Amino acid sequence: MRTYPSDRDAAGLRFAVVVGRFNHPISSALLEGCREELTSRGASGDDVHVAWVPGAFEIPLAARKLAESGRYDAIVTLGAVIRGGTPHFEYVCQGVTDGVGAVMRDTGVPVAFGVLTTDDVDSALARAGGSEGNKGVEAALAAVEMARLVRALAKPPEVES
Ligand code: INI
Repeated sequence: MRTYPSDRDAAGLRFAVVVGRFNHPISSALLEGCREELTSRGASGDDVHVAWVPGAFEIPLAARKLAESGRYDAIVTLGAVIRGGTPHFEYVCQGVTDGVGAVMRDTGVPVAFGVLTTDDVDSALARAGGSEGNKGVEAALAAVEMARLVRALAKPPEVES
């Protein structure tokens, strides 16, 4: 049996990060975790481009434009949608999850999902560098791994497993 390599080296890869400004302290913490993860894995700061959008609902459009540009190996999406006791929460969550998935399917460019959808602010803070880790770090790692895998899938695997 042969297995496609799993590689988490970001050196030489180009990334775009789309961040929702809504709930700014939380999205900033996600962005910082993402930036640290990408650069600690070898990405150049010049190859990590950040686009801020008003809120999570706008993330898919910016992600699509960036993916279609052909300039990036992967896109990372970051944001925080926090339930406010109205159905608006459900619509925003649905819009961003469906939209980001469609961008990845339609363009073939990996799009990592680092948008928090939580019941309250404390749960979001816990996942933005608090007790539950940082979803921005996880999304960055997924972007690196998928960017490498998509490159590797272009030819048959050589590694025996
Ligand atoms: N956008 C978010 O990113 N998080 C939220 O919690 C949120 N809430 O609660 O409403 C939110 N709404 C704004 C939305 O994403 C759009 O920016 C807005 O509707 C304009 O299109």
